[in-house]
Amino acid sequence: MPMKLPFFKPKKEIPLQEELTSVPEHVAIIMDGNGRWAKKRGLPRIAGHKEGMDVVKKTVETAVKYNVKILTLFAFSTENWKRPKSEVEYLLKLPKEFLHIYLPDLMKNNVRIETIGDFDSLPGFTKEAVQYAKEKTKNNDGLLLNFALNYGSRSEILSAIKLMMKDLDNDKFSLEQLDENLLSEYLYTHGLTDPDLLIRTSGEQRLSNFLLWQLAYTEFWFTDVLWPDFSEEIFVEALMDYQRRSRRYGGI
Ligand code: V07
Repeated sequence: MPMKLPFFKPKKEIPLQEELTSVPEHVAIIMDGNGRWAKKRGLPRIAGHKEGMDVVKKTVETAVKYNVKILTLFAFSTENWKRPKSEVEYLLKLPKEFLHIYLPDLMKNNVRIETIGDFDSLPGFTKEAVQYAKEKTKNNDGLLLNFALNYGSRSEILSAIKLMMKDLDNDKFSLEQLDENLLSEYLYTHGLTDPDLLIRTSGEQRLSNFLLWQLAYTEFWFTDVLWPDFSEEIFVEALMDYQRRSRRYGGI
C-alpha cells in the first residue's frame, strides 16, 4: 500500500539563477502600498510598515541570491515628515528595529549597509543604530544595501550645486572642468553606478522626487502589487523583464 503523499501547495516555478544571464547591477525600489495593504485588512497604517520591513529582508535575500550588486531602497522621503506625527515616529524607529532583528543575517550574507539622504537631520536613535550598522558592515564586499533615508532628489541636487559653487570659489576646479561626471561626484550617490532598473510597487507610476539625475537612462518597471505582497516571484519577474529588454537592445 503506497503511503499517502503529503499535500504540497502548488508553487509558481521560479526561474533558475542560470536563466538570468544579464542581471541588473543596481536595482532601486520605491516600496509603495504599505498603508493601502493595512487598510484593506482593517489594520492601522503602521501594521503595513511593519509588514513592509519584513519584505525588505526577503528582498535583500533575493538580491543576494541573484547577484545584484547594489540595492537602493526608498525608505523615508523628505516629504514623509508631513505625515501624522505618530506615523513619522513609528517609521523612524524601523531602521533600529530592522537592524536589531536582521543585522546578524546581513553580516552572514556579506551585505554592506549605506544610506543616501540628509542623515544629520534624523533623530539620534535612528542615526546611532544606522551608523553602528554602517561601521559593522563596512568591510563586507557582497551586496551594497543602500537605504534612501530622509532623501529628496531636488534637495540633493541643490546641495550638490551649493557644494560645487563653494569649491569653485575656492579654486578646487575651474568652470571648464565642470561636467556631468564632476556633478555626479557631489551627489549622495557619488561612487555608485546609476540604477539599471527602477521598481515601483502599488500601481503608482511617478518618481516622487527619487533619484531624478541618476535615473536618466534607467529601465522602469511598475507593478500593482502592494509592497507587503512583494515576493521573490515578482522580483524575479522584474529581473526577467529587464533581461528581455536588454536583450532586445543588444539585438539591434
Ligand atoms: C521602513 C519598511 C519598508 C517599507 C517602506 C516604509 C517602511 C527598513 C528600514 C531600514 C532603514 C535603514 C536601515 C535599516 C533598515 C526602514 C524606514 C522605513 C524609515 F539602516 N524598512 N524601513 N526604514 N519601512
